[in-house]
Amino acid sequence: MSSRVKVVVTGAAGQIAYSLIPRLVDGKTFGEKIVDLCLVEIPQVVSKLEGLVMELEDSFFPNMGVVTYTDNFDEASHNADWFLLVGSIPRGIVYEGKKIEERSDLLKINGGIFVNQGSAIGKNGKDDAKILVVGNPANTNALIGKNAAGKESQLWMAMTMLDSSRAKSVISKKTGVSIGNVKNMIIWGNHSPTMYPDVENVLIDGKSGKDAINDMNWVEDYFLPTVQQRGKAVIDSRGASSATSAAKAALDTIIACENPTDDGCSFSAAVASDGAYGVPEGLICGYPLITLADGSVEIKRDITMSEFAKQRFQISIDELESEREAVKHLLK
Ligand code: NAX
Repeated sequence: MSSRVKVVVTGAAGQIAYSLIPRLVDGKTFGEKIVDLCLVEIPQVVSKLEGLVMELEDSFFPNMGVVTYTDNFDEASHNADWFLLVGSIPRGIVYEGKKIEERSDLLKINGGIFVNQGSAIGKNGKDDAKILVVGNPANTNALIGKNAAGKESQLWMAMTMLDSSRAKSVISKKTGVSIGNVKNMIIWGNHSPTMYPDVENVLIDGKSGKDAINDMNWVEDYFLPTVQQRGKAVIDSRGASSATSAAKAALDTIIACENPTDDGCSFSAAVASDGAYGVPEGLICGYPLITLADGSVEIKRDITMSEFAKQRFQISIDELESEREAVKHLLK
């Protein structure tokens, strides 16, 4: 295994990136590997990255390798192992005179970015590159990027780890079990309010959520809406979207992909469906995943879902299909 890893981060001057980037080189996320960073921003903002690079240099990170920054994604993408696609226009900001609230507006504005970035990744990234899309709408941005890349050996993911961590936190508070003992929280579907956090298959101190919780009123009236609307609640309070928790979730996703998954465990991210669990092929859908000893990442296929879970999951699948329909002109 290589002792160096090259990581490209877009949206590098944004608020998630400010929490994320230092922790990519802190010797924890990639272990002992030397981490080369290539930070990407839009031309209007790219000069700010000089200051971030100064801070990184001043922070004493023994595992930090070469750090560069650019507004040219194509140039950045050469031989990269990991792409963290954080850069996009977030919900709630005013763009060209209009407040961006609707998913459909986000799809339109951000879709174009991912065609260009996807084709550069397909052309220049490592054959086994892993790509984590954080920028919203994450699943459909990943769909557009993967399609433009056209390289099956690369792994495209959309981030649902934050939803999974939020769901674990709610369960930990309800049951009094420490969050470290709440495991295998699967997020089915889209990273959007239609997601289905699987309260039945989660493991709480080794017991399935189905047995440990057994309170469907709480699930329907509190758990699901709290997890599904948590991003909005943070925006309403902070006046900005989740940043430090999103950065932690991105790091947790990398760690989960870089290390073999323990037996019986899984982690959450959205990947392209091959028809697993009845999801139409190609949709980038939230699944339980496992990393094998050879570093490949696969969908875990032995999860049983109740009728209630299937119904909830279907709502999110339908939304993913309608998003795919809305961007079909961007898919080749
Ligand atoms: P910020 O607005 O602070 O930063 C975004 C940065 O991306 C800006 O500096 C902007 O100049 C840059 N950017 C835009 N287009 C770019 C491009 N084509 N190439 C390179 N850089 C580009 O947003 P931040 O709070 O950091 O959030 C980033 C994205 O994460 C948003 O789309 C947000 O909605 C999304 N989120 C996703 C989450 C998830 O769980 N998947 C949770 C948190 C967050 O809401």
